[in-house]
Amino acid sequence: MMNVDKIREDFPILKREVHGKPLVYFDNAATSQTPQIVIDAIADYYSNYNSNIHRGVHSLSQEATDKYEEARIKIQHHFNAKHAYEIILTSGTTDSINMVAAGFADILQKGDEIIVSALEHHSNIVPWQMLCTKTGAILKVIPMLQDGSLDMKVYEELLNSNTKLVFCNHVSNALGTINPIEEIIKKAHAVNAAVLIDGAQATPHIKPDVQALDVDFYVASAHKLCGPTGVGLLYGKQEWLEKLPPYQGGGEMIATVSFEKTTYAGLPHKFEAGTPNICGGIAFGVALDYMNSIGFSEIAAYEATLLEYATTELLKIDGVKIFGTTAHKTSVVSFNVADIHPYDIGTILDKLGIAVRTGHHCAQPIMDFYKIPGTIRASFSFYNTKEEIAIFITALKRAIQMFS
Ligand code: 7TS
Repeated sequence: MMNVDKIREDFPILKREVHGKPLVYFDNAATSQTPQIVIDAIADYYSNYNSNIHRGVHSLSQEATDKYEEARIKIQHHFNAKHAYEIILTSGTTDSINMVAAGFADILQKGDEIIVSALEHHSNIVPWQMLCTKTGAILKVIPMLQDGSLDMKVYEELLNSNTKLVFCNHVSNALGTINPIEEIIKKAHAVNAAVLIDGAQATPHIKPDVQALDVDFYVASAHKLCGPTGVGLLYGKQEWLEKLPPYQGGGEMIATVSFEKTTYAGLPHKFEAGTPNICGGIAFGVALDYMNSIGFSEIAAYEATLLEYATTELLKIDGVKIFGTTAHKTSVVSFNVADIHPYDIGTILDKLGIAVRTGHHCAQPIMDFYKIPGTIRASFSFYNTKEEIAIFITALKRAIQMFS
C-alpha cells in the first residue's frame, strides 16, 4: 500500500497556501508537481557540474555527458525500448510530434491518407494539418462516441492501402479516456501504416512497453511525470528514425561538415541539434526513478479510488454532468454544472485554494462534439487525497450556490 502522507512530504509545493487556504492541486493533467529529489538533481547540476556535453575533454563535460546518457538509458528501460539510441530527447510532446510530422513531409505523397482521432490535443492535430497542406495528403478522423470513446468500427472502415500514418493519444487529456491503442496499432499495421501514440497523458499513470505494443513512435513530456518542463521524448523504432530526415541542422547532429557536403551523425544525435536541455534530461531520469520507486500499478490502483470517490460525490450534486464516462479512464473528471460557465466556477474554486483547469483543454473538437464551450477538469495524482476531494466538493457546492 502507498503511504500518501509520506509521499506528500516529498513535494514542497503541497505545503503552500493559495489565497490563505491550503493548496489543493487538481491540475495534474496540465503539469505534475515536482518532488524534492528532482529539485535537488536540478540544483546539483547547476551547483556542481554544469557544462556542455558530448564535446569537452574536461572532467565537468565528461560528468555531464555521462549523467545525460545515463538518463537516456533510464528512459529506454522505463519504456522498454530495444536500444538507447531509439530515445530522442526533445523539448516535450509537441516538439516530438512536430519532429515526426516534419520528417514525413519528405515521405508522403499526394493522395496518401493519414488518420487522427477525434480525441486529440491540438498538438496532435495541427502538425498533421500542416503536413497535409505541404504534401497533399488527406486527413481523416476517427469519430468519438457520446461516452468519450472512439468509434472503432469507423476506424476499421477508414483504414485502406492508402493509409500511411495513424495518430492517436494513449489517453485523452480532456476526458481521461484510455484508448485501445493495442488494437489501433495492430489494425494500422495490417495495412502497413505507421503509428504514433501520444503518451503525454498516459505516462503519469501507465508504464508503456513500446516493444510489446510494437508501436512505431511514442511521445511524452517529463513535466507530467514529476520531471521538469522543457524536456520530453520521442521513441522511434530504429528503422523509422533512420528513414526520417533530420529535423534541425546545427551542431551535434553532424558527422562531417564542408561547404560541398555535410553528413549526419547516427542516432540519436541526428535528431538532437544544438545544446540540449542537459539538466532537464538528467532530472527526467531522476523523476522516472522516483515514480518507479512508488510503482505504476500502485499509482494506478490508488488513483482509481480517487476517481471513483470524486465521480460518486460529483454525481450527487444537482446539475452536474460528467463528460467522458467510459469504464477505462485515468484519474480525470471533466464536468459542467447546469449552465454556469466553467470559468466562473474555476475562479471561485481558485479563491478557495483549489487549482482546476477550465476551458477547452486544447481539444476544441471534443467541446464542439458535446456543443459546450469547455469543462471544469479536475485531474488527480498519486499525491492527492480523498480529504482534498471532500474539500473540493464542499467548495464546488459553495460556488454553485453563489451562481444560483
Ligand atoms: N498531447 C496531450 C494528450 C496533452 O495532454 C498535451 C498537454 C500535449 C500533447 C502537449 O504537451 P506539451 O508538454 O508539449 O505541452 N496537455 C495539457 C493539458 O491537458 N493541460 O495543459 C497541457
